[in-house]
Amino acid sequence: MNVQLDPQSKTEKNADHFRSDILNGLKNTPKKLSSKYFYDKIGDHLFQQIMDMPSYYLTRCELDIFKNKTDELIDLLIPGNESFDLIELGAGDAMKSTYLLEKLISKGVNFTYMPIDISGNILSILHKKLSSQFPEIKITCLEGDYFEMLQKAASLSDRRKVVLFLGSNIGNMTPEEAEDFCLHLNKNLSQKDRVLIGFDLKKNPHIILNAYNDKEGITASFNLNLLTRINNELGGNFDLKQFQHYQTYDPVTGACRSFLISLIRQDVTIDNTRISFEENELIDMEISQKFSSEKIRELAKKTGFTITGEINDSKKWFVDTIWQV
Ligand code: AVI
Repeated sequence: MNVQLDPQSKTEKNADHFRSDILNGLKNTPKKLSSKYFYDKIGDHLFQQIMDMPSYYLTRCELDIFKNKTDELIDLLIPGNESFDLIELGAGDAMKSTYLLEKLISKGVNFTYMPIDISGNILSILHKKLSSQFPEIKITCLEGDYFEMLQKAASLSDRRKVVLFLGSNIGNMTPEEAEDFCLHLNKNLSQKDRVLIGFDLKKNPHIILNAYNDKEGITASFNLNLLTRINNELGGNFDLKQFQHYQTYDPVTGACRSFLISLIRQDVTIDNTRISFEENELIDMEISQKFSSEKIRELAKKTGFTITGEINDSKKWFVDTIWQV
């Protein structure tokens, strides 16, 4: 009998990456954890609470664009009647893009919606929701890494691509990472394709700091939850009471950063690995970069893109920009 061994499952591979990224990050000076790991079930829920906070303006600003300037978006993204694939990187619950989908469907435009997300759970919820809301929608969910899935999308069809990267998710990359990301995106696209990238703009520094430094402590819990995740999934023993959230915003560079401070000198073990913290030692947790129009244009130019359109919310706090190779 021919017995086939199962290849390592996606879940196991993800768990391996999680473990090695966390352990490597904690060996760094300064110690560093990646905010991409904030989003387990509890993290998803806390982010939902963040988006509901009056001080966290980002989601409402971009929603304003998608709700009230949908026709402008369509004119910039979809000139002509050619069919296309609408690919959304990190689609999540697709709250904003649903307004675009609704308008496209009502106009009888021929497209397939392809949400990409690392969470299979979120994608199956989204598939269910959209299929019942828009029974006529063509939808192909792609679970995994952005660029692997972009290539998969290209292998499934050779239609024009319209790629959405919303929510200032690009701000969670360092400037160097954002540049690499855009270069990579450029290599995966052709001239007929379009990309929409959402950027949070520089503004009164108090408004920005308040969005990430809420008195209710939701953003603090969002950060601390990664320590809980390490305890639960990697056998860690972080004592959450001994770490404190600290938020900074530098209006010159536009870097809004979050840290956890070790309140005492302490040793933490993760499985069999011991990690020592000095009193007041920091863990670098997340960057939420804010942009000027010049920096956005510079990023596009450096990575081989031309910006062919931009739409602001009514307060001009956020901008959705359209990029072309
Ligand atoms: C998902 N991302 C764009 C959010 C941001 O604003 O950087 C994540 C976040 N972190 C703290 N609050 C929200």
